[in-house]
Amino acid sequence: MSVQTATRTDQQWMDLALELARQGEALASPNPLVGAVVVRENTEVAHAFHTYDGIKHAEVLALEAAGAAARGATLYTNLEPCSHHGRTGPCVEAIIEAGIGRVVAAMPDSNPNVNGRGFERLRTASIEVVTGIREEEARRLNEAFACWVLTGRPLVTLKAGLTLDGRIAGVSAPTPGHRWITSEESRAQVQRLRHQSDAVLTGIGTVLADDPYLTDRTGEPRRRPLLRVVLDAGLRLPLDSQLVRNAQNDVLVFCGEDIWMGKRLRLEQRGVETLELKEAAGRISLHAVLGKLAERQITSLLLEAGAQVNAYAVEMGLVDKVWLFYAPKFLGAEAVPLLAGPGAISTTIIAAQAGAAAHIAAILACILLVCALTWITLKLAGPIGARMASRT
Ligand code: AOF
Ligand code: ZN
Repeated sequence: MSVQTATRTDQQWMDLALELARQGEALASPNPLVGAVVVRENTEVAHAFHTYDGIKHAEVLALEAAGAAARGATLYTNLEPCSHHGRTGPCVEAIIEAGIGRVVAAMPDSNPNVNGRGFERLRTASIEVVTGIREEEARRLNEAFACWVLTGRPLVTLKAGLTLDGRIAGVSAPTPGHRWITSEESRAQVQRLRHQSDAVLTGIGTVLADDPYLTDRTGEPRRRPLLRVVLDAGLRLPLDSQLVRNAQNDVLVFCGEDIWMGKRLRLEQRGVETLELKEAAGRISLHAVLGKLAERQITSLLLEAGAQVNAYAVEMGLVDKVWLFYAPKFLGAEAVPLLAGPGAISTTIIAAQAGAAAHIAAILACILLVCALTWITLKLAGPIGARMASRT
């Protein structure tokens, strides 16, 4: 990907670094996505991106590829070069040694072991440091890493396919061939979301109703299989469910204490891991689940659950992002809503909990977005046969 164009701005070079970083998708976690470009006289000399199994950081790989041409060059990277000793030595020392004259970085590293120290070290070595270029894009790219490293839990994204009357499933079980609410395009986008996630989580109600696979079917490489997680206090997971039949040490079930050992053993024999957690009011603590997942270096979690688990996660303030896929259909008031059960809360309460104008603005923005998407979908999609999914 050698770039020989006449003049590129810092922003354009940073776009290239971001594009490179994205190539590490599903390959860099639990490390951040990082791309680096070495540029001399506005011409690319070398580039690289980080993958966890490749161990070396993006800057070091790019500097190695640049060799002597790095002297006096500018290094573009979407993340502050590290200053600490982890699995590798500090990138800042490699940058200084290579004779880089200028470093352009989009954002500081959220890792408390680095956070600002990398920039400081470079400036001490008289290297010009420019930050904040394409910062918003860079922060969005590594939001899961930042959440994980700063809060000790994965970034949680709630995903749901809805009808225009806000229903995620019909009253009765779906008829064959009418399983889906949303379009093929929306489902392809969900596959992308799964590919970008370290784990996907659902409740036993959804498993019993839909018998989902919850796999990443993009066909793109990933260094660890997508971890499929089920909340199942009573360990009701059927041995003939798709999750169990296709388990390859990538299914983790959180159950309550005092579960019959025989069932646990049978699941374990089929490559399904079971982990008991204390229950409160018949529910497994989502906080505890997220903590356990974070310990396993799960930085991002896609919540693909039913109304009860959705409501519980929202009520606990554990949902960071929401993807709602609206289909031009209606299911009626009797059908299953997005949030329901003991944990169901109204939008008003969410706004009150947030207690900040920014959150209210975000909700209003969501409503506007939904209206816009609905309008676009209705305009583009035309009549589409209703396909229903049944979830509890
Ligand atoms: C960079 N460039 O390409 C990456 C960075 O154990 P290690 O040595 O791999 O260090 C991991 C930490 O380094 C990670 O938590 C983050 O702070 C930073 N990642 N830094 O300069 C890179 N991947
Ligand atoms: Zn580094």
